[in-house]
Amino acid sequence: MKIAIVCYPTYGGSGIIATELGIELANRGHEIHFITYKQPVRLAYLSRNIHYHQVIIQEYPLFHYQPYELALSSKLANTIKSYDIDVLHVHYAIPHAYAGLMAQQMLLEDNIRIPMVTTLHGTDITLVGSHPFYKPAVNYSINKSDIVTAVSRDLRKNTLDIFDIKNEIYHVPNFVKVDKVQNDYKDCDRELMAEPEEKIITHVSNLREVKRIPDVIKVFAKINRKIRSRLIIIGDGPEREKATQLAYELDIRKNILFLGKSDEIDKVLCFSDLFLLPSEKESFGLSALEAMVHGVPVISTNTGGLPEVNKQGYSGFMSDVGDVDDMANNALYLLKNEELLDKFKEQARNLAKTYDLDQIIPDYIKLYEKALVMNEQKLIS
Ligand code: GMT
Repeated sequence: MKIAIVCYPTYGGSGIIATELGIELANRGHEIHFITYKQPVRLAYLSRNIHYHQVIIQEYPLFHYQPYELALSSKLANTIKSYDIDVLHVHYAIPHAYAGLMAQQMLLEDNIRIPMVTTLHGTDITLVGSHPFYKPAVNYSINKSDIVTAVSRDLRKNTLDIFDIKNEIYHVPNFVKVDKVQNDYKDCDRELMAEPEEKIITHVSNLREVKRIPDVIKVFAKINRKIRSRLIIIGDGPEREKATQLAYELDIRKNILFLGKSDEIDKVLCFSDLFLLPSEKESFGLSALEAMVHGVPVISTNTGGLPEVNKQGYSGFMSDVGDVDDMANNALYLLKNEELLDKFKEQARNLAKTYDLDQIIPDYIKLYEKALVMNEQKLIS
């Protein structure tokens, strides 16, 4: 199949999933065309089956806001036509599904009908899409997509609760490349980051308010008061300054390492003892899964789709949003008992295997095939 993939090419989970999906589909012989405004961060190389088309927006002083949707839909229509693309897969409803629909409409003028698969990732529904400014357009784009998928059951339910959805939403969870991670990262350079007797706690996110970064610092402060430990924060975003300030106030700044945006997340997770994810909202929590595949137990909240990823008392523990005491107690319970910690590490690793890409990719392929059949039927009628 020839598949066009649209996503945000940045460090967010939706871009990571879209990129890894494209790479894997290309490995399996499909022809993949990424259409984004920048080369996706995890698309380190271009192979015979992978093409990249950049959406370029010409800055024009007349416009206060440059019309990205217009440029994207034009690029989509041109690329789909030139490369004879079979399926369009857009990740993140805003504005990708909307731009995809416009491209579909334009192509119909040339008697080309292409099916569109829309994958909802979370913030496009729970944080941004449900705002009255966007809701009618998002609702319309979801209903007009040929196939819609959501990355967790919780997100599927949320979408049905918030919007007036007429079509089916398929649950296709996020995934990790288990083999690659578990084979490539065996000898971890732990001494790079900490003393042998120190425990390493890690957090990875875009440091936005929804991730509750002050809670990361507060939980770590409580851990650090009881056992020798170090916190590694990977990612960058608006809450970094607040977090740094709080770390000084709690007198733990010297035990925290802010690594910023990094391509070496796996290297750090490889020697981490615990992963913290105290988010306010999380439709899936890909970073938790990425930790688990390295055998890092997760201390998280029980919000959104997190209970579908982190299993209470098995791969880690969950607490109510904001309950930093409970999160710290759970963390200490694991960190103080070496045998128990090892058991949780093994369990986290095992649970991550159920999200292996080999289990999930066939679901997407089946949906592409279904979309193609539906497209044929629409063409006939
Ligand atoms: O969490 C973010 O800030 C980034 C956002 C994104 O769109 O990349 O993440 C969402 O999609 C991820 C991939 O499907 C999920 O793992 C995250 O849980 C989800 N974030 C939220 O729901 C807050």
